Amino acid sequence: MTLDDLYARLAAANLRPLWTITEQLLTPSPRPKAVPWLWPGAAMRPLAEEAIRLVPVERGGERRVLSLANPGLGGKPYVAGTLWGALQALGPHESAPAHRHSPGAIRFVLEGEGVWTTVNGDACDMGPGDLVLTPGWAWHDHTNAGDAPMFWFDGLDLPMIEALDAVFFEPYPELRQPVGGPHNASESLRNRGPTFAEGQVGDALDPAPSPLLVYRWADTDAELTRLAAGNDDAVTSLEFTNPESGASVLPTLGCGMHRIVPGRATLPVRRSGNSVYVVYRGEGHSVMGGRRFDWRAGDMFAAPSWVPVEHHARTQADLFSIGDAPVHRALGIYREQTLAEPQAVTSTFAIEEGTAP
Ligand code: GTQ
Ligand code: FE2
Repeated sequence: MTLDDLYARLAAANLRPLWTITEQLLTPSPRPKAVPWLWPGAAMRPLAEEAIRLVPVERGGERRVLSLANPGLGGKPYVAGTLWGALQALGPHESAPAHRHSPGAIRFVLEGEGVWTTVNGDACDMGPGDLVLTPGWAWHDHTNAGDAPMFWFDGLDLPMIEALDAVFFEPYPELRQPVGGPHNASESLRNRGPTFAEGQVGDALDPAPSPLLVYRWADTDAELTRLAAGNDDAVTSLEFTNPESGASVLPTLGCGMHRIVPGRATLPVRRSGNSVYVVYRGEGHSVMGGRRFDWRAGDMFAAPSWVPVEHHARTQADLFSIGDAPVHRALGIYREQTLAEPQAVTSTFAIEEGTAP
């Protein structure tokens, strides 16, 4: 048998010789297929409004959601390899039907009022800047009882759960689940323990999601103000925590908020694991992998694993973030590195790239 014969016979036997693919498998550091990318709010918002006009929210389609599709992922509707990110729109007096799924979700509200998400019978009122959890396998439906549309960011661990071949989905037998009692019952759990950690959650891990389902913007804002008063740093970061365990809000997803001082910039940091940022307030830019991405309120951007990320604020800026760090910590594979110097900017992301049809 010649070497060529061996390769042909291996292929025919569904065997692959590792020595020919080692370097593409065991890379010195992560090589995510997803690329750093930005979705301008100014591009998404009119399309979401048209979708409200043209597309009803019904059983089957379930949600009026525009998913952020990272151009590095070959058409998959995922913002990064492990994360789903999307803009959800709910028109006045609409409801999105009740269902549950094994992937867990978080909502970060951008705009609107008079909306609640019911999670296992607890109606959670939603206002701008609020974070609402719908943990895996919790029944959930969304209701807009107001006269204005509402827009929020959805973050899910769907690609992770899909990679684990563990996606389960079930529609609720009725369009809406009954609301058990007064709204926001889970908020009584807020005093069980701290609801924020400065920076990021340390070692705490919890296979259960936070029983507190809503984190109010007023509390987040007050905590950022308190923490920022105690340092001279360019950025003050917090992570939302499960008040019972001190862990990230979901076993698979961590959520944070970052307040950047006007005119200041963070040093580049790279982390194992993917992140998505939602600009809640302010204007500035981030440099990711040497590329500059200008942003303003309503924009969303993807920071794939191990790409250096630094943030520059023009005005005071509040960035919401979601990432898969809890999974990395649980598996003992989390890494983080702060670089000593700002990145050299070699290109600038053109807004048209985010708006081209
Ligand atoms: O609101 O229940 O963005 O089930 C993707 C899947 C939102 C939701 C998404 C979902 C939802
Ligand atoms: Fe859902």
